[in-house]
Amino acid sequence: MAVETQAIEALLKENRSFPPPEDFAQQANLNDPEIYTRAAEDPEAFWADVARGLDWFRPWEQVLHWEVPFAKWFVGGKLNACYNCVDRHVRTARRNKAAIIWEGENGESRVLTYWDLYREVNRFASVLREHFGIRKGDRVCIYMPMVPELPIAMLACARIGAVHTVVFGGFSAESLKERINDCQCRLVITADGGYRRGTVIPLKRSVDEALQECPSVEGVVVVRRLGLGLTDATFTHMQEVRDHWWHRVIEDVSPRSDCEEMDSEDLLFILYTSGSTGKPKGIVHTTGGYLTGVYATTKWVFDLKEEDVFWCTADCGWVTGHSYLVYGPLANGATIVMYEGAPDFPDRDRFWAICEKYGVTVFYTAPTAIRAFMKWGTEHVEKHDLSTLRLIGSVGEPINPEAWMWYHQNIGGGRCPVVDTWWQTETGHILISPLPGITTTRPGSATFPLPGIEADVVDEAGQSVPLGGGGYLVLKRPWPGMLRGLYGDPERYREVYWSRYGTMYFAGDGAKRDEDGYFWLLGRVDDVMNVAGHRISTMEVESALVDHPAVAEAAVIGKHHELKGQAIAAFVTVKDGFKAGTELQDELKEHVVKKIGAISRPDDIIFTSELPKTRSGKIMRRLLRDIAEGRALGDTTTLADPNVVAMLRERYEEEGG
Ligand code: 7RM
Repeated sequence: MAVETQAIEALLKENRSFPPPEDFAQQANLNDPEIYTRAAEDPEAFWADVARGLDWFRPWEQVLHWEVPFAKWFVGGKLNACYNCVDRHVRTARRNKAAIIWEGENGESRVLTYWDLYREVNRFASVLREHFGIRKGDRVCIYMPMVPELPIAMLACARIGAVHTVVFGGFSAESLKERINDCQCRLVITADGGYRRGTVIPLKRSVDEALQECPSVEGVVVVRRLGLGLTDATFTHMQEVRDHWWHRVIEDVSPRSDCEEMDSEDLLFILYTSGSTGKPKGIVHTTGGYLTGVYATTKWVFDLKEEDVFWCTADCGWVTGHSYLVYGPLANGATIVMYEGAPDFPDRDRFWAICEKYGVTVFYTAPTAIRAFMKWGTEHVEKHDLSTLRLIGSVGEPINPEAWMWYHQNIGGGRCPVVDTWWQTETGHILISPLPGITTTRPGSATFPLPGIEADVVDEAGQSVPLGGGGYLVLKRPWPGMLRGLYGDPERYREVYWSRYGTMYFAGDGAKRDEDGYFWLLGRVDDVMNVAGHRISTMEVESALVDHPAVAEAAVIGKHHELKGQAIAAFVTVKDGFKAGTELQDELKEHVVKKIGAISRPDDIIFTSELPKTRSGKIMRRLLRDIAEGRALGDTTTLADPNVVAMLRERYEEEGG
């Protein structure tokens, strides 16, 4: 490991850049750099051309209607996302092609051809319509493990025009409840449980707990994943009238269910993500623009071809799962791999065993995973034949050059282009990324905005920063897959993304450009942490902490972490009569898990008698970050009581870090 790292550092010092391999470029879907200028000259005509790759029931009358900050794409056009992902393929030779290759954590495998998918989606769409009376525009919550019924449920919703909101199975009952109530779901689709590292996650129990306070929910569909070997811990209680087993309800409905004709701007889904306040935001995506964006970027960035086997390791509960596990690849008629479990179960070679088993050709994962593989060592990789891989990608957080090089050499065998893709839940699809047949990559840089995308780096005043400098990342022109708003809150939408620069979209990320115009993403500039590629709001964790009876005040920061990118550190003041100690530390960590979910468990809880505040009463997070990361303190002149910091630092060294 030490030797490997040294070799990588030596390579990095050479300032290496990686042009597309010649044979790769020759066969790439895109290999003419002219595409950038063509797109920039007439972006609307460019996107209209792209959208023609989808099947429309009725063509649009106007490509873009833009009234800052509200965009409408392909105005007047009619289509259906499920039709584009499923129906149109069963009319071709793809009918018998594998759509989903699924692998369970215990080693089971299921393959669904496009025809299988068509049948299953039709039946489940009938369940939604006939059994539950779900109609176009109704919201449906999906809270499931990574089993094929999850994309089937998403596509069935899309088929009938219901708006799905997928909630990651790692979220707590409380988080689930909050999301269901925010968008008033009529139905919840779940499973008795899921497997993770060999243990059972009892999802249905969380649903039962959540539904005690969700008056809008009329029914629950439950996939039987755990089977019948039930113990007390896994027993699934089915509430009469409300709850129904998936395998039962699909039996007595019609085998066919027509696609609803959707307007281009009809809602496709809502996906909740963390912002800088305590309350998650419901990001709204519509049909025509979103599907155009994911369809095109899947084809370009992953160079997807008919014979590819594409594995995106994200969970469907995140936007990456929506766009690059479900809608993007399936709209292209591709074969996808879907894996249920953990990368280290039963062993640390599980991902590479899967790549070998199914002959994966294109692989897409997160830097946090790559850093874990790096730490585990190459012996797990070397056990397997990865020669089918031809392209590898990264998403979710900035990838450090060391991890990029390791990925390139050890997973990509030095021959596969690496695509570092920048985008957000809000952007719907990839916006900044190499085009593997065109772009010369640099380790750690997401390179350039895709054709048709205009990004810039600006200062506080919104002035473009010259090449070589850093600032805030903005988007200067609407793009097809952009969010259409925050569910039920147009004011907050304006405020969060548009209040700073008026006509430019504020992404919340810092970025710099080098002398050649390459974009280097620097992480969030707001109160959002990125823990193992997951977006977590500091305020949300703070709210969870102060909800505990022992806590008076809490300040949360993301501190640098070698594997996770950031880890959560919480500074807490305790109410009189409670004892600050390891017992309370553990209790508070558990409390956060219960309130939000395991992804938000703080690494450190540091007790203090006071928090460092400015004279106007604002908590100085920068100082806390310095303390948690053991750095020399920056400017403390605005601090109300400098003694607090000295005391905190001592505390931290004793208990925290
Ligand atoms: C796709 C996704 C979005 C935030 C975003 C960034 C960070 C994502 C990259 C990245 C540097 C990347 N959606 N981010 N990709 N930072 N390089 N390639 O992750 O909504 O969950 O998060 O993630 O900070 O704003 S997300």
